[in-house]
Amino acid sequence: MATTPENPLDDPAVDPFEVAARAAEQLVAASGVAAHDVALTLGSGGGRAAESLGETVAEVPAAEIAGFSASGVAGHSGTLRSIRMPDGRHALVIGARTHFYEGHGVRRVVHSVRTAAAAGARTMVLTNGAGGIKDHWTPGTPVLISDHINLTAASPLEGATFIDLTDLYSARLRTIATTVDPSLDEGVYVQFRGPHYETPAEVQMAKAMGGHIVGMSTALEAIAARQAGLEVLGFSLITNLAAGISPTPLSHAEVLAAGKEAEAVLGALLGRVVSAL
Ligand code: 8IG
Repeated sequence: MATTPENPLDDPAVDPFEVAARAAEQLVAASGVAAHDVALTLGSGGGRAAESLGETVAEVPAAEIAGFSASGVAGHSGTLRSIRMPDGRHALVIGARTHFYEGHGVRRVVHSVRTAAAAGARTMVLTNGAGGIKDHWTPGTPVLISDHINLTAASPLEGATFIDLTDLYSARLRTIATTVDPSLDEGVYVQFRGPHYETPAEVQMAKAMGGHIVGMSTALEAIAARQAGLEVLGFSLITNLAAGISPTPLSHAEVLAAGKEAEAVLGALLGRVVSAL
């Protein structure tokens, strides 16, 4: 059996916030940036956002930072980048998302968010590639996440930790985003466990529940962000219509291709929105 490198987050006796604090110290050492202001986790289609934000001060392979693991999904880049924005603020761009379906536990899924908070960030921008339930959303449409439905049956909170999730996806930040781009639509994101895509019946269930976007990330990260006191802004890049909404079956290759094609558009949008935050 192949051995996996040790990750301190896999030891239940280890405090995940201490690992995040250590990761943040390593980021300071690698980048020379004492504190970051805003952090972004980029999913499919978000790959080119970093270059529109400003000048890259440092780029570190995620695997060199405590608690991170090399990305398991083709098309996800696996680095942490420190970016100096034109106004002097610093953005931490996390291109190394661990998905819940990888089976390494929720601590690893939310570690990047906790690291961002420990690195000083006050705002967390979460982006993902996702399936759309509203049939007028063509592939390549970026939409704001207004709320979520967490269907993973998991939580990043451990023990009797009760956290209010009203306004989790900050109305204040969504207003700023729609000021930058008035054409932005919004919807409720439904996080499924994956890694299979939904059946058409499951998409209809998500729709009946009030969902508009289906995906496999973000909700657990957003909860951890709120726990850490971060204000959250969420974007989904609709790369495909959800199963059964579109007449054609889904393929991961097509989803990645749609994400690639829309990268420049989403990157430019994120650059403008983050500058306005
Ligand atoms: I990209 O249609 C992308 N990610 N669950 N369903 C789910 N995740 C996705 C989809 C989708 N498209």
